[in-house]
Amino acid sequence: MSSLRHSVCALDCPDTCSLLVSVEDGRATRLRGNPEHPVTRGFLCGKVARYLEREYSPERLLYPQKRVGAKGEGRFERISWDEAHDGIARELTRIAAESGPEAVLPYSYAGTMGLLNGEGMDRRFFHRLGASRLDRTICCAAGTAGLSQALGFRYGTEPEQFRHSRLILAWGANILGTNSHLWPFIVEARRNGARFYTIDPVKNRTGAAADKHFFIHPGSDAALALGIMHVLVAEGLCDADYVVRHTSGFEALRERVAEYPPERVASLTGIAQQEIVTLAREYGTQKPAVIRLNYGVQRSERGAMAVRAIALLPALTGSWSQPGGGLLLTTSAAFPLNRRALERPDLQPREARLVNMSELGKALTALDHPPVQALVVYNSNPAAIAPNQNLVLEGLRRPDLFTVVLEQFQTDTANYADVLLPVTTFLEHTDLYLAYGHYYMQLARPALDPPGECRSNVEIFRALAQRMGFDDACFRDSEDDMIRALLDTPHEFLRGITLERLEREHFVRLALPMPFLPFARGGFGTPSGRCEFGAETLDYTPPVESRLGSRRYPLELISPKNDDSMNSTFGYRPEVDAQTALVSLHEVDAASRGISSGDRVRVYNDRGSCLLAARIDTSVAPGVVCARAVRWSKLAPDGRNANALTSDRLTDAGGGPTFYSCLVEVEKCAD
Ligand SMILES: Nc1nc2c(c(=O)[nH]1)N[C@H]1C(S)=C(S)[C@@H](COP(=O)(O)OP(=O)(O)OC[C@H]3O[C@@H](n4cnc5c(=O)[nH]c(N)nc54)[C@H](O)[C@@H]3O)O[C@H]1N2
Ligand SMILES: Nc1nc2c(c(=O)[nH]1)N[C@H]1C(S)=C(S)[C@@H](COP(=O)(O)OP(=O)(O)OC[C@H]3O[C@@H](n4cnc5c(=O)[nH]c(N)nc54)[C@H](O)[C@@H]3O)O[C@H]1N2
Ligand code: SF4
Ligand SMILES: [Mo]
Repeated sequence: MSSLRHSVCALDCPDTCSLLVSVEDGRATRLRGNPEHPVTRGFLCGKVARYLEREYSPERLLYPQKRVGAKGEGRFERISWDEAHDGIARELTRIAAESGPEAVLPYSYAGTMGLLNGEGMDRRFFHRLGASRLDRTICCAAGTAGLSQALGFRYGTEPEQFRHSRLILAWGANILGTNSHLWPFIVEARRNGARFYTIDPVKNRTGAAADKHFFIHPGSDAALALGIMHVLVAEGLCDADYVVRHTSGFEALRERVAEYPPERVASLTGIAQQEIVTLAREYGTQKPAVIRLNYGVQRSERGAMAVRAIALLPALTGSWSQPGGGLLLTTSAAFPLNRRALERPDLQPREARLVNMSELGKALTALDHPPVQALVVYNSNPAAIAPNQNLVLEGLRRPDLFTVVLEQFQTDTANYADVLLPVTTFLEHTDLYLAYGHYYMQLARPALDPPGECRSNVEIFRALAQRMGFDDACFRDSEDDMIRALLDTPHEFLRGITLERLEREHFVRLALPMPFLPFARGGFGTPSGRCEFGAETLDYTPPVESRLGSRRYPLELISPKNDDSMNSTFGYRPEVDAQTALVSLHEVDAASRGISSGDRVRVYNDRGSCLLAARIDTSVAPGVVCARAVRWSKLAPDGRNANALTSDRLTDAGGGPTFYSCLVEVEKCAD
């Protein structure tokens, strides 16, 4: 028996691809991109084209287990689901009774982007328990803050419109690596004469494919945006009509940007003065011009300001009003689903404290009243991905911390579990998906049966609720009940989108005009409805941890996404381990340290160190080193990855992490 089933890629990627799964006798034989989906367009990225290897990997976790070795050692013994559930319920009940329910901390991120398994039954469970709430800042919190300040709404140019652009700026955006389904639209635009530039401290694959690459000092993007504004204003390249009708605060902005002449911006950003002027002129005259801003710029200390300043640019040139103009950081807020009905914050006995996930190390080692006594991890691998890794591991090693991990694979974090539960993949459970890189909502039904005794997050938290004696009706909801609850909203963007329609069509475009030009006639989500320049709070200061800040260590480390993986998700693959075991250096920095390509080097700062292999290449400018994230620490010779170096200092707004504001030194290891 062979059949073709629909699914959706659940990985944390803007593209949220529509998938076709060929199944023969219950076993998947092929995975491909749905040719009908207007953004997927029939292809998948390399890592997911091979997802069936993961699905059927002998390393999949298949049974509930309990720890028998020391924490971190990774030795476990099989137990039954009953034993697992009873043990977890008993411990959580005891801890809640002894220390208060806030001593329980959930820790999750976007291992799956599915709403039911990502923020559904789990949220209901922890709300009802009264557990600490997790502030899910690890990825985009600073960008969210900056974009909201600039636009009010967090959505932008639709990917399909990029084909109409004349100038495309990939600003901290590794499109070929992390957003590959935008690329065909850029190819189309370039075929029609568009120019494509990249602005990034790292010249990655996308930079290599650009017409021009601008090496920018890490964390200096707000200065560049202010410098571009300076030129636009000084040379009369603003769209006066758009500015008058749809913005506020232009006069104050004019004064503010006068403080950022190209000469000064050149010294802040490392981009030559004339290059800044030319870039600004092109941006002001090539119409339409569009900016693909991605989250790279906001993983620095002034990340929110950077995003805000960049996101103001299209309002100055009026490019929002043209198809193929504007800016895209995310589309996620265009899906105004009924989250309250899904997550049920009203179940909380009282509003519980909020714990910032970017400060997990501190939360596990220093938080009090009450200290964290139980940690429940799902959809995430904090032992590898969280900053200030040594502090995180110190916390995870605490003998008195009860840790539950729901996982598909035995990750770094799984090694610290007291109870380790095997979960389904997105091919094996029902879920509903929004996207952050396009405007289609999608439904996935299980295409495959779960192997072994794997269960979905929804099933696990539903069963745990029962064990805990939570008798609220919502804990008996089916997946379909939860989807209907989410779709139950009067918002016009969701008009006509029902479970039945999603079932039939698999992907459904939001009820938006075609083309969707979100701010063509203003309509910003700000108090005034205008794009508010807010010049009084718009400025640039270099990160403390940067070449213009403290100089305790001489090199700026960027640990950006690896093209062939998804954060730490594919870290068990040997080729991914090899890719994430490298650190790129400029030849000048290598020479002064006596380092050659292939040398084993120790990268270090006050927070820790990690061992990597040096690669001398042209992807970085002097002063910057780059190590792709996120390696499985346990596969490294010293049990550490680049997050042993990154800081848990938070961004200027939003409480985000500052992975890319990180000073280090590199030395050659003695053989
Ligand atoms: N292949 C692959 N795809 C992924 C992921 C993955 O791990 N691998 N991860 C997914 C996730 S979780 C996310 S959030 C998205 C993120 O997608 P992106 O935001 O595109 O990814 P990053 O690698 O974090 O950052 C993009 C670029 O920003 C650059 N950058 C770093 N600091 C600065 C700076 O100060 N200024 C400027 N201008 N650029 C800077 C980096 O060098 C990098 O090339 O990708 C998703 N897609
Ligand atoms: N140095 C450095 N560190 C970084 C970054 C960086 O660029 N540099 N990027 C940061 C960013 S942007 C992000 S978003 C985070 C991402 O960090 P995480 O959120 O930890 O993401 P992943 O590493 O992909 O791990 C997700 C885990 O979820 C599991 N999983 C998948 N589906 C399910 C499911 O249905 N149920 C359960 N229970 N588990 C499931 C997968 O097996 C995988 O191990 O990393 C951050 N860390
Ligand atoms: S990771 Fe992104 S590009 Fe790759 S299949 Fe999934 S959604 Fe598509
Ligand atoms: Mo992310």
